[in-house]
Amino acid sequence: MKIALVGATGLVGSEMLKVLEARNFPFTELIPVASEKSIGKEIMYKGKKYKVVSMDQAIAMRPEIALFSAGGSTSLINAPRFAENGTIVIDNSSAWRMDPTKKLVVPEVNGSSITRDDKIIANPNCSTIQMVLALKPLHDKYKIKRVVVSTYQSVTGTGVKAVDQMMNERKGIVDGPMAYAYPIDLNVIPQIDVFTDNGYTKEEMKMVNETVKILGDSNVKVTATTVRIPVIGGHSESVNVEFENDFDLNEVKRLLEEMPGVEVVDDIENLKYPMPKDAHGKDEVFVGRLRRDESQPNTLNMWIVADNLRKGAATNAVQIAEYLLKNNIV
Ligand code: 11C
Repeated sequence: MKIALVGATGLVGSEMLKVLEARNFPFTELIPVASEKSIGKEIMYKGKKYKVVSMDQAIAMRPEIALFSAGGSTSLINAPRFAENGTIVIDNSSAWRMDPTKKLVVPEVNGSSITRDDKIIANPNCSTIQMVLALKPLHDKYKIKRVVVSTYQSVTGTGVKAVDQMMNERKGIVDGPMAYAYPIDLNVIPQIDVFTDNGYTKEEMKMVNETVKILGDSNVKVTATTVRIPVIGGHSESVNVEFENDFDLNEVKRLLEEMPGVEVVDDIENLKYPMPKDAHGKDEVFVGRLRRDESQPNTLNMWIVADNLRKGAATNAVQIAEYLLKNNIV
């Protein structure tokens, strides 16, 4: 069992190595792939050194699985090249997510949709993953009509350059490289990714379209405002959900507690609620501040936090790989 890690030196790639190690993923050979300038460099895994190779070398080695976290354009070109050579690609970019011939998978939600015919499987956007995990058991029980979500997203979603920008600003360095159009420290930027023709950003439209695809229900309406805040550790989301049927708040809590991958942290008397500081480095999606929206019937407010590099990216991708193994698809 050989596994290639494309984009091995990036933030998500590094997190994938940690997750593969923590979950003791059973492979015999690790093939790290990165851009031209990193070829020949070494990365460490379980105390052993692995040399970064080129895309062509990795394809020729015919790994069973390739985990991609190298950006959309790299994926568009190279995922099919791996797939044609017999490798199943799990892709963390947005390149294939809305392709109707490709599955968009959060294993706890729709893992069972994967078949042997799926050669490129898409990993959803981080802010979508954490939201659908909490929505799924509630949709099954009460049927969602509409979701209104506002996000508070970590700079790690942008990458190393953004973390550096924030840390430089924090140290008073004002002429360092900028990942954003504006300072991020001591600021909030109501723009994630570029704007689309309808006035929403791509990140907002990902939350709309990917949620509908993963839940497999085009009757679910979603509207999103996505915002970057000066935080590392995870994305937070304020989510307002209107259901067709009324709910009992205790039952909502129980359904969320029973959902694999979700942890409820909701004890306001002791000031317990999810925060990115606590989610950092964890694989779970944390849900709290559960309360009825008193302004209209059948409507719930909740607060969802997860480490965007973990369940929002690396963990979800590795869980897809685990699903392939467990079900003898690979
Ligand atoms: C962010 N959600 O926080 C983005 C990063 O489509 O996988 C991930 C982009 C994606 O900036």
